[in-house]
Amino acid sequence: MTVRFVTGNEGKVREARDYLEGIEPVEQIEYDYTEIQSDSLEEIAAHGAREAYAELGSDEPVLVDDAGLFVDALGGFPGPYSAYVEDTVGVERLWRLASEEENRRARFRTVLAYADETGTETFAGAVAGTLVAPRGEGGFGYDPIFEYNGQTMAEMSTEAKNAISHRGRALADFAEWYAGCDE
Ligand code: ITT
Ligand code: NA
Repeated sequence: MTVRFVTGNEGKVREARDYLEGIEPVEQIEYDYTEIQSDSLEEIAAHGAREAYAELGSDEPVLVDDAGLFVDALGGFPGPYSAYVEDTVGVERLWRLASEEENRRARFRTVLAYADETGTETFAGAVAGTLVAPRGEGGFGYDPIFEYNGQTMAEMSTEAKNAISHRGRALADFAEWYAGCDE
């Protein structure tokens, strides 16, 4: 069955397709589900997936991905507001803000929410890294300023990023659970 990935973000779709290749086809659907105001990515994603599944019609399952960058020295900012901060302040200026701190540790978190006729399941993934001046042309969003093991995520191939990223980890849990549903 095709999984309908409800997102406007093509980078997320590229990563999900790369990971789920040979497991399940992924179709991108642009539908503006309600992003509830919450500190919990789980709640935001699960609510979005339930709403999208109910509103879009058809039996095909939906997937929603709610992600954020959490900077340790900034008390977890921008966290659930990462998309808004990227659009307003921008990645370069967030880096400048973080560069004034001695502690440059940050983590990416994502929650994938899957909904079908039987209900909703969430899968979380996180990765810790270090913020650096922007480098690299790949990836998307905050990838150029997020370094893991000497490389920014924008310097990695999709496959290499998936092997270590928050989204790759959530996709791994999802794929394992999904395979178990067939047995
Ligand atoms: P949706 O349509 O799926 O909501 P979005 O880009 O608005 O797409 P989010 O609401 O989850 O996604 O916002 C997450 C923010 O974090 C946004 O600014 C993304 O660019 C960024 N982000 C998410 N995953 C990322 C990743 O793997 N690498 C770099 N930045 C990422
Ligand atoms: Na969004």
